[in-house]
Amino acid sequence: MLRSEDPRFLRGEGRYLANLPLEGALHAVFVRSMMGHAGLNGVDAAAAARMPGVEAVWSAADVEGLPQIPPSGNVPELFAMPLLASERVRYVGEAVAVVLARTLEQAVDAAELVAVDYDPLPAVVGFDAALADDGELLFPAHGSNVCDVLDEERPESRGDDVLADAEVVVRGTFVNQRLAPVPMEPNAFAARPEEGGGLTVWASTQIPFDVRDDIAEALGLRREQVRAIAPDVGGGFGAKLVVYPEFVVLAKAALDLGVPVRWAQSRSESMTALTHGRAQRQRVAIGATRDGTITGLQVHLTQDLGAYPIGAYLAVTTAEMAGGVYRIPSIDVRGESIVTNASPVQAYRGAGRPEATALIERAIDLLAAELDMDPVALRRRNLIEPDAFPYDTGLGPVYDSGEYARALDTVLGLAGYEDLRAEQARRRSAGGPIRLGIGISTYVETTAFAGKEWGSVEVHDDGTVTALTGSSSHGQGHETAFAQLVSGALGVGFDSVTVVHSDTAKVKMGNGTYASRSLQLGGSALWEQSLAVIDEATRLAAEDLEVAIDDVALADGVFGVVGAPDRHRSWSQVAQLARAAGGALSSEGRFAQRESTYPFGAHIAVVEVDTGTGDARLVRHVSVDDCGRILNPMLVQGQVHGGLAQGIAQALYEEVVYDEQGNPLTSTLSTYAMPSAAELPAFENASTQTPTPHNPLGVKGIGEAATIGSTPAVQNAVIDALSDLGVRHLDLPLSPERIWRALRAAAGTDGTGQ
Ligand code: SMO
Repeated sequence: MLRSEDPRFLRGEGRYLANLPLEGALHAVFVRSMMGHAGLNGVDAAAAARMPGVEAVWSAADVEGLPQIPPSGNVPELFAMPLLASERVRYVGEAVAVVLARTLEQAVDAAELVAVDYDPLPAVVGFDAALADDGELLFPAHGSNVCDVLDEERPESRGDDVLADAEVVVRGTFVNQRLAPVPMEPNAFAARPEEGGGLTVWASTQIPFDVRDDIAEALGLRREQVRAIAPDVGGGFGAKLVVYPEFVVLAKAALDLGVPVRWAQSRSESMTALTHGRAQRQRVAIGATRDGTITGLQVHLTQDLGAYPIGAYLAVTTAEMAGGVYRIPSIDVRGESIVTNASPVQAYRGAGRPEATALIERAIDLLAAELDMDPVALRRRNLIEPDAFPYDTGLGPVYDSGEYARALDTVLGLAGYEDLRAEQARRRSAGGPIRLGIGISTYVETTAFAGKEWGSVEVHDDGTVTALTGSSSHGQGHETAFAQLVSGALGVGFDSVTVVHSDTAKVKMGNGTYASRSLQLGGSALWEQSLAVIDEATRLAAEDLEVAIDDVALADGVFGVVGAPDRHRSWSQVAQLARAAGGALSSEGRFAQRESTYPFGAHIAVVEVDTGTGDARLVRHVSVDDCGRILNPMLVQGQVHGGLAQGIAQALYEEVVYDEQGNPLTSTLSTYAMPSAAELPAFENASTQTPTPHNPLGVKGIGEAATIGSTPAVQNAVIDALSDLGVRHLDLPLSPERIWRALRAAAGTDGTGQ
């Protein structure tokens, strides 16, 4: 089934927020901090306010009394993120003021004249600076830049002696670098005051219901007074899971000024004002017996949350998934989350699970090198067996179902692993400059978590169907997937089902889209409601046909009397019967999944590394990803391709870099090295299908899986290419400079040519 969304996207007919016609709207431009860390003495808006077309200039005083964005988890309230900075700025890009003018150009010009009086402070950049004993503090009242700890009460911490049974212990420190999500559509928002004191708001968001609820609460409105709409959303990747300060400020401005306002972020603005991802340091020790049986894993995580800790769950998720696909008797994960003078860190495609997979998969390869074992053989020896499910990790997660060795065998076969190793050996003995590297990653991830989603199915008098879902597309293909699911259940044509989402006036409730949850939760809800509608329709048809319910069956989209093929009722007729009886033929409800599902897979990356220049080129990437039962193979493959692109980008190209003053050095796409299709090979993908017992469809998530599986495969491949030259570990991204320096260091020269 092809994606029904694509014709409009491919023809430039997408309805993104910046395309929204909004009569008389003022254009907003935010004035943002140009200092990484500074006291804020004052904001002088007088000159800006006198500029042509300017209707208002707001700073912190204008939003005083509105609630701030709260920190997450157990982080103390004093870490809250202000709507507009007052007293102190904590990262470059933090909103300080907003200019509202009749045209965008007028707003841009006026914003340049807003004078912000800063008192520069030393910036806290990076893990060591944040943890230094006498270092600068972002929140002096807290007395430390540590805002949260993985404490010893948590199940993922089980004592110090996890390495006691090991004959071999291997240690490493890995940095999972800070990334920018870079959705094709940057952040955007609009608000229009409505008669009676309410608001309609449009947001480029993954969570329209949270946008509605948070804005209503902040402005003292009832939920019904705020209608939130997410139109076509051009990617989110986790960065659009925040009800941003800008949304609340602009909703308030529309309400107070009594006119619509609109805002669309520029690309370079979005590189610092959208949340970032990853930014984790991992100290890892893995222990094993000499035959390669893993006995214990010890991890200390430091999660950099940037200036405002709204992502404190990230370290917890990494801790819970640290054991990967392996049977590890003893695991101890500790750590802390810290604040630094950088953009806040939050979910980014995988949100804690890529970091977990990276740490365990790198540790496995270090162990294999130490034991002089093939990394495939070491993995195979320690994989959790198929008969061990449900598998209690002891860290919280209970893996639902898995066939890890089957995924590994499948990918080895597709890649031609033995031939690749032979080719690698040939090149090594030939001694040429282009080395071959083969990297393996076997992964498990967690999707949906315990969660709920709402759905409704209604059959109209003409036999067409409307499916409402609380799930919210930001590019995944919900309109296709859910129409396919409902049309298949009801036996009606794909084209007769209309899917409605992301409008709080049309959809009763919803949770939105994150954690690869849409099909398993939103789809299961629509599946259950479809079955409920079939039950009701069968009852109505039986009554009308004057036969027992058990004598009526739905086949080929028609309710027929069993054994009497000429006696039947169509969906249209049954819908009219329901209407005549005083109601609609519809059903609605929420599906609740008690536990996470755990997709898994195995990836093999093949790289060529030029030892003369340090350039690493991915020549093949082979993946086997298992997301349970597959509804639409093309949608799955699309998610895998996008996921691979982002995971490979982390391995080879992307990194957000700050200088010592907290200035971002990578806030444009000429300095942040996001790859295009031209840098990537054609992907080789296959699937295995291991259903989950946790939902009626047997489906797991696929949106994040390939990102999670791919990064360590590519990292391991590059290191594998250089292992015989004395390179044991390299951090990400594997830039030519980093590789070249490592080769120089391994050869006993320091990289400066000395
Ligand atoms: S970045 Mo994901 O929604 O766990």
